[in-house]
Amino acid sequence: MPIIRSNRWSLKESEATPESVYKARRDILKKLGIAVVGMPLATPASASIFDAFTGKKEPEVDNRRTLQTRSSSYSNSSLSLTPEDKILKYNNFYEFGTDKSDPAERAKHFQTDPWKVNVDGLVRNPLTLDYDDIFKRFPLEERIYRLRCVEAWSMNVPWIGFPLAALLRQASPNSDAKYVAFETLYDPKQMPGQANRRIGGGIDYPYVEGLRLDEAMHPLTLLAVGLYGKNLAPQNGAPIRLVVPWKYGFKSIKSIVKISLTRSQPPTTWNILAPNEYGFYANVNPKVDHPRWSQASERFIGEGSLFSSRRQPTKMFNGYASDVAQLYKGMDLTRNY
Ligand SMILES: Nc1nc2c(c(=O)[nH]1)N[C@H]1C(S)=C(S)[C@@H](COP(=O)(O)O)O[C@H]1N2
Ligand SMILES: [Mo]
Repeated sequence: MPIIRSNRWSLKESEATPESVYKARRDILKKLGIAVVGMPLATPASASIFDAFTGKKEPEVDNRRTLQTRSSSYSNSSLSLTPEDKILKYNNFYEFGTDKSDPAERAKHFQTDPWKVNVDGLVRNPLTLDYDDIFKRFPLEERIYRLRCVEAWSMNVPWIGFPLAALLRQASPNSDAKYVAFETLYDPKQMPGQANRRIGGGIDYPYVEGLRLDEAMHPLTLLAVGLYGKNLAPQNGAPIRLVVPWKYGFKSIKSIVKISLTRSQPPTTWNILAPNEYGFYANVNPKVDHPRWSQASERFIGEGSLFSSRRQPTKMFNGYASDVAQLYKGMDLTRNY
């Protein structure tokens, strides 16, 4: 197999690379028999002629930088990607407001460097990651995953990150640890939704989430630090967020500052807010409807206008059943929603 130097792919494209080019490049590489997921994906910074083509007036500053990744066997390269532009502009991040366009607008100047993530609780080796550790301590992989929001829309996202299990192994959970609790940054000065309940959708912040330890250790469970070849934009949960692809999107907590190993099941934000609508498990399940809408199908956000997006059937565990169904053997998934 030819060794391809990363800089072959991170050079020269002085303009941002649209999804079509990104995908065409992957296809060509695949046809050449080159491991596509191993390619550092060049999508250099800056507003571009692409924006000019789409008729946008004010070019946006893009400070995202290219990240290098190694190959991953957990990526699904047959999925058709949601365009980068939509992943960056259609968000849920209530700390910045409840409209889908609020996070991209209001998180523009969100400070993610310096940053600290504390890993503590029932561990033999508590540790702290700083901004550089987040990107350098673990080898980064590209993972193309489905993302299914509980609101019945979905995207396919090329994340970059490392398995949460790799971090937890370094912290070395002790035998009493049964759950992992996560916490988003609390900083009302930077996050208008934390300073104002109306903007923040009535949530008590900080946003908190949790997983059972075996879910957290599952190889599909990712700490994402980037997408589309570059580090995360603030609206997607920079500098580091969780991605649990078989669960509804709200489990995938953004802008994490604390990861704690606990004995008992930790409280989780949406479950606190509406326990009859959002459970602790929140596994994607087309057979268990939300009390106010069906979960049998979803609006896939792909190319074209948001309104023309097509509906597709929702898959059990969001398509990851063969990987994760055994975690829930013997459990009543209707009760444990
Ligand atoms: N801290 C925090 N994390 C969060 C949310 C949030 O409001 N605050 N929204 C969740 C929901 S409902 C979804 S669908 C995903 C959306 O991630 P994306 O905007 O990167 O697509 O983030 C999740 N993580
Ligand atoms: Mo969501």
